[in-house]
Amino acid sequence: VLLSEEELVDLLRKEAEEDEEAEGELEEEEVEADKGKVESSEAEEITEDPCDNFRCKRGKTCKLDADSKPGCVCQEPSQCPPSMNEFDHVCGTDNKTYDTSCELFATKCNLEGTKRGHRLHLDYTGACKLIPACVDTELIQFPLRMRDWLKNVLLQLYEHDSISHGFLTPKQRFRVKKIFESERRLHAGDHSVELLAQDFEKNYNMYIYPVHWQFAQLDQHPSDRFLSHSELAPLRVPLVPMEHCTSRFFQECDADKDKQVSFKEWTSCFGIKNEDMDVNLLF
Ligand SMILES: [Ca+2]
Ligand SMILES: [Ca+2]
Repeated sequence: VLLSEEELVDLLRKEAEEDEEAEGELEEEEVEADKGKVESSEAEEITEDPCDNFRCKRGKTCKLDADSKPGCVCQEPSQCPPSMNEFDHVCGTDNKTYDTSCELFATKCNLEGTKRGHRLHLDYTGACKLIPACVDTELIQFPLRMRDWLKNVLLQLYEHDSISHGFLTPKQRFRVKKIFESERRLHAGDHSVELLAQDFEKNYNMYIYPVHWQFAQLDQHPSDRFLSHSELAPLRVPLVPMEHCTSRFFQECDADKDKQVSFKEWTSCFGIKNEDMDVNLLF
């Protein structure tokens, strides 16, 4: 099960353009949103529910305490809105299909403090299915292909940014411009692994920034130069059901097995030499 180059780049680009709410298993976020502006005089009679503008992280729901103050409590999985169609199903890391991601996160919340709860994450979208084992030869090809996608995603963002600004920061634009304008660059397409490997050797410098960029995109909750399981989720979740080496790749990327992919582990997974790791490229 492999995606075409074009499909993958599209998927990764959408991921980059979206707000990081993809999994929402992020840090505790209980913010009171702007109180909706009240219209006209009759609105005064409507008692506003303090929960209406109160956001809870996924798996939790707003509840008023004894003093009528809103707070977040675990949601009952059975209270989740039912799935609309099969695309709402998700597969958990416990290899169980959940009707919706709401149900998975509510289950996780109710298991808080237990080992099972700690281990439960959203593995991928769709019902659980048999994912073929990723064999060593395929595993070796994965970073080659992924590096190429990352570069192409950035080039696409660059082109979009040239039409309407806002896709890249000026600093990012400047870095991608150099790749974009290079006559030597390999143009997007379904290339053989041999060609990808060759290009990596020949145009190694063009791959340094894309690898840094993707790390920085993911390392935001918090930005501590480590990627947790949930920080990797926006990339992993849509990729796993289509690219069967995804899970093994990220597992093995975590060389010291501390459940986090450090900046150093990430760059070396993608073949970037230690001396080319540059924290300045993360901003
Ligand atoms: Ca982090
Ligand atoms: Ca690690």
